[in-house]
Amino acid sequence: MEFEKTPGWLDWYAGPSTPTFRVPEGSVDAHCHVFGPGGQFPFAPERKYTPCDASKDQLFALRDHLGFARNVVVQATCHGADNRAMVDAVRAADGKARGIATVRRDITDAQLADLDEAGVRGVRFNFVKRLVDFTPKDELLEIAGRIAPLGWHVVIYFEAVDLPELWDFFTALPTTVVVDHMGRPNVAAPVDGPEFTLFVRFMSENANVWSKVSCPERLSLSGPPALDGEQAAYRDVVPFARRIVETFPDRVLWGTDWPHPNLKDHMPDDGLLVDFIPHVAVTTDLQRRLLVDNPMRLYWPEES
Ligand code: 0GY
Repeated sequence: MEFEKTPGWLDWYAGPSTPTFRVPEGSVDAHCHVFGPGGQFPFAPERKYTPCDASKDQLFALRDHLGFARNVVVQATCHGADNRAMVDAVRAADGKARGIATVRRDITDAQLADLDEAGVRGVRFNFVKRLVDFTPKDELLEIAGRIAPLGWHVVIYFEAVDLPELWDFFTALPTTVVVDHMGRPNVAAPVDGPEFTLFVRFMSENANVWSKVSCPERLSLSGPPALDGEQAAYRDVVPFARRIVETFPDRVLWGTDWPHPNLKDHMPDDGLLVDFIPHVAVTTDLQRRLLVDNPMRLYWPEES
């Protein structure tokens, strides 16, 4: 099937630079997606955007170029609850990828078992209104109760302003809970301001909550670096990500977010995103925990 991209859609960056920062051996890109290809895996009728294609082979080429060993492929909302493209990528990675699925309450136990066998280790609950229609919380709690015995976890995606309202629901989840992109803070606000303090408290009071310190390109107002390269890329995000890495060194993950859905102003060079890492994880010990130890413990516990 042919799909027409959403007007103004930015395609992923071809020919990313080689990062200056060399990630430790065995590093995991713990947040990335595949899109279709639409001709093989059609986008979902209920989607809020129609992306360019971004295939598993292109994802694996990026993984190798950046120096990563493994991926966690997160179901993108443009595929709804049809997990075939994500599962196809995870299976093709031959043990070097895990998946995060989107499921509805009508999924059968046999279908859950199939996903588990393919390498899926969690489900994503998305509360970002521009991306998905509302799902009742009782349905989500029911799903969480069904995936918990598989040892899976729940990935949550929400905007910082919505955390107070969602707090009780999140703290009722019976699994490990992984927050996408630090709960999308407003980085124009102070890192010690009430909004981000609430997020830090959310992680402090709930030892089952982890965070991805990903997507500076989505959160930044300062943008990519000047060409002289003097400043860290996306430097206004650094204090936020660094705070989370240093306060919760054993509960943080990092991912490229390739192929970067819905960016409006610029498409990041994934090599520069990797060069962001040592600004937020400033010691080799923190880098190893962020990129290797933590994702291995969560996604490949049998190997770590
Ligand atoms: C991200 C962020 C976004 C989109 C999705 O599944 C998705 O469509 O996650 C976004 O638009 O903020 O993590 O990829």
